[in-house]
Amino acid sequence: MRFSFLTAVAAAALTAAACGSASPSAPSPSVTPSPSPAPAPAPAPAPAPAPTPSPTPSSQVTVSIIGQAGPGSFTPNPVNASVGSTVVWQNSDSTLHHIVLDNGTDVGNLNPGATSRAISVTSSAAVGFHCTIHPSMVGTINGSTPASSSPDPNAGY
Ligand SMILES: [Cu+2]
Repeated sequence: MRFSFLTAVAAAALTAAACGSASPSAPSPSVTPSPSPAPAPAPAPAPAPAPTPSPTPSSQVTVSIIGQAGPGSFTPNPVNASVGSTVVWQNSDSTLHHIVLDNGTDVGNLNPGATSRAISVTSSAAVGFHCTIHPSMVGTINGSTPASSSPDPNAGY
């Protein structure tokens, strides 16, 4: 029973196929490619990490506050820093200090262990600084221009 049913189905299929292929009047199916589905958008590759533009390596000088001893309150002192670099004060003492530059720049309060914001050195002129709480605490920043920018007067020999 089962066998005969399958045979009948196969025979019908063969008959249909033969009938279809034998029909000469059927317009030849133009070879229109089935509309290919739009290719799935490739997952955007992870953006290559842009090479971090290394900021001009401006150096930073850390001045330690080590006590209340006049010019010896700071180390190093004087502070030698090139123009374009920055200076920070780190309070290594056990009491609050408040550093102010003689040009009016207020570095701010520094609790024990704290480090100040960075102050940019914008001039090669020396500028003093002191602690507003302990006026005896004084120091100096000696700015300097980078040596590479000064032309060599003996160049050419
Ligand atoms: Cu102080």
